[in-house]
Amino acid sequence: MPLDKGKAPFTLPKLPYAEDALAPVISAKTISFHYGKHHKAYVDKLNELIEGTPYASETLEEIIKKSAKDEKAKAIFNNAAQAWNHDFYWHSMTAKGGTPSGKIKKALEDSFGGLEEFQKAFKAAAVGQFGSGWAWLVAKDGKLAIQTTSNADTPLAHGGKALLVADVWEHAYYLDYQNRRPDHVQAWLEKLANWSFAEENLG
Ligand code: MN3
Repeated sequence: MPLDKGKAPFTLPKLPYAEDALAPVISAKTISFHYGKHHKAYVDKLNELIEGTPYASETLEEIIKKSAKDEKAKAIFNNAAQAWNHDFYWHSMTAKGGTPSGKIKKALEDSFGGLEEFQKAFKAAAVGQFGSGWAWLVAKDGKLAIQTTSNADTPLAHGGKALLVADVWEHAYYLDYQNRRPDHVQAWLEKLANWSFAEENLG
């Protein structure tokens, strides 16, 4: 996992590519706001919220799992989960994405019937997620499955194993696609989905 394993204060993890690497599906302008403003704000806010609390000595993943069960830590959960989700999201994309091979290709065939069937189901789930949220590919009981979460929620909080994620908050695509979430998700699947990252996570 490329994600931050350290403890507070957390720093904004480096993007795994240049800001213009995913254009034209995701423009440099979108990445610049999404990474440089939105993602950074979640990290900064998290540091501010946990300062002087027991959460300050935990790793990001521990904070997410514990604050998910703590009614009084909703803001901590939201910012910690968004910090993690975004780092996972950047790695879920690559300029040369879209085509799975090897073990993950086989897993997609076993669980969905093939890449095309998977893409159809993933797109329907991502488009059907009402309001802000995330569309995930997860591993569950030896199979792959599609799952959506609302707002900051993340499979990590519920013992799930994430393989790949698409951000379907409007800030992820609005500058490039406006209200056309289906077109954005289609292009994301065909051009950006980082199947080697998904395979790494499958283990
Ligand atoms: Mn986002």
